Amino acid sequence: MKRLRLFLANVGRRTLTYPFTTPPMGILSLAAYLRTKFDLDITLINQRVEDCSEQELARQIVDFGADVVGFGTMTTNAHMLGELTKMVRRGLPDALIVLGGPHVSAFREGVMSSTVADAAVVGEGELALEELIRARFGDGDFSAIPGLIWRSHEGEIVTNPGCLPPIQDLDSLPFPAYDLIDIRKYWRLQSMPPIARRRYVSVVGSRGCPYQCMWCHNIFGKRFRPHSAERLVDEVEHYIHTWGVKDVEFLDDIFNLDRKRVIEFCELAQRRNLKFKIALPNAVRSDILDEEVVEALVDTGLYFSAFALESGSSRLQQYTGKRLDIPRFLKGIEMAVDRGVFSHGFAMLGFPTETEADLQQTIETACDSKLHIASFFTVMPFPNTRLYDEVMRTHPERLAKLRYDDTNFALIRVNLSEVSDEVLYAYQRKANRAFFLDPARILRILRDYPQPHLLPYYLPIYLYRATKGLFGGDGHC
Ligand code: B12
Ligand code: SF4
Repeated sequence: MKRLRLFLANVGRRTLTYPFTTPPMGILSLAAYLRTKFDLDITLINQRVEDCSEQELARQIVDFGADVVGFGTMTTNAHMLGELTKMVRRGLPDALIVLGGPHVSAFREGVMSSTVADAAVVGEGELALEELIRARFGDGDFSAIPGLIWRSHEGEIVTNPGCLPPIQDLDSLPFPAYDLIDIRKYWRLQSMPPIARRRYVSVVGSRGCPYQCMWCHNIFGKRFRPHSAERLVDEVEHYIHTWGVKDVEFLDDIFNLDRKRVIEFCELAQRRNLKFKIALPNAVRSDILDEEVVEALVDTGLYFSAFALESGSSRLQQYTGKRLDIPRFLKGIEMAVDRGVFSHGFAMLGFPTETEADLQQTIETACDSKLHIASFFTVMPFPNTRLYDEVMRTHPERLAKLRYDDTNFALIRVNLSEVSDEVLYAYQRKANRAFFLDPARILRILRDYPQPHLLPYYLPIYLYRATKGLFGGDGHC
């Protein structure tokens, strides 16, 4: 096969209300894998970082003369794909244009109609994109690639039966292609934790999660597939030596499912005398934490962790399938906070069937916790989740007006619960006030925040949340 020109882009702009930016792990992984299989010239762009327009992105793709163009995106940014694919098609009529990422996993065939893409990949992308490139530059037959969504010559959208098997041994994947981006640009931007200017990389240490939360994506399946502890330490060591990285942010869905692996990872990193900090902005299930795991992580460098409560109502824990053990959740946080880990809680308000009593329990649980900060979101349903199907069954009218464009969870206004909009948003304001206007919590923040010199920047943000509603608010959090 001839040398191919591959252009991969993570589509989506940074916005004022949502500046967060992380390395695009999906396309970094695809690039790393594909270059072990084909002779490739690769350009990889994260639109969030470049903050360029779709016109500019399309121009770069056309100027590059791509043979294959892959767009990865979340649903919140998917509205950009229509124009973008059309502009690329005009400049490169013969290029293979492929869509992937969380949006495709949520909307499936629906992603094709508003774009002129040739194909879309649901779920894990490495094997599917490899097969697709082989087919396109081989016999041209897409019909044998399991699970692929594609456009036939007649313009018909076809979904092949079956699905490709998940990658069994994640360690067989190469390290993500960090050499294709300038990681230093990310150090100047706001990542997931409210801690700025870190020399960090993101690492995805596992794929898949066996829990059954009704709102959750299922991009990587329900089987937990971890990288080995040794591979993770090798990867971290590589980043430390190559880019002088001092901080590693794990983006797994559930980093601590296998406690033995976590402890092995920590022991190995310490034995190799690697000096780095650990942030877990997404990755922890706190009701399965124990003293030994917390101790090992803190000794290795853990200083920031997110803890997802979602709901303080035991009834909703069962209903939603999250099934968090709330007393153990509180204990897990206490273990971390007592060892100085700056802790960020996540809660979701407004589940289907949720009542004022449930909302109140969430507020009380968050307030009872030793969390330093918390975000109280309202529930947002994405297609191809049990949550979405449930609302479609019971209250389809609530989904009719739902728009995802550039939404962030802090600004959405969709109410799936049993209470009125006024009551729901009043509880959201109340949650922020009750949580943040607690002298003990304020003292804990002042004591433990890892970058005290930045408190003047972050404190007003939290204070604003806390006072919202006191002086009249617009219902947004
Ligand atoms: C890091 C992260 C972010 C980062 C940005 C990530 C990015 N790509 O730029 C930040 C912090 C900015 C972010 C923001 C949000 N996020 Co987010 N985020 C994540 C998280 C935790 C990890 C993503 C990741 O790196 N995964 C690991 C990589 C390896 O997987 P991947 O990107 O999915 O890539 C694989 C496949 O999807 C596929 N693939 C990916 N790209 C492509 C491209 C092609 C061409 C092909 C063929 C395949 C392909 O192959 C890859 C490798 O197998 C995921 C949860 C998760 N486990 O994925 C949520 C997740 C992606 N986020 C989600 C959501 C909802 C949001 C927010 C709306 C939430 C909010 N707080 O308001 C905002 C969006 C705001 C906005 N307006 O832009 C949802 C997306 C649902 C959806 N249908 O889009 C997810 C899935 C979590 C969930 N709740 O279900 N997020
Ligand atoms: S624990 Fe997290 S990753 Fe697992 S199903 Fe629930 S929300 Fe999804």
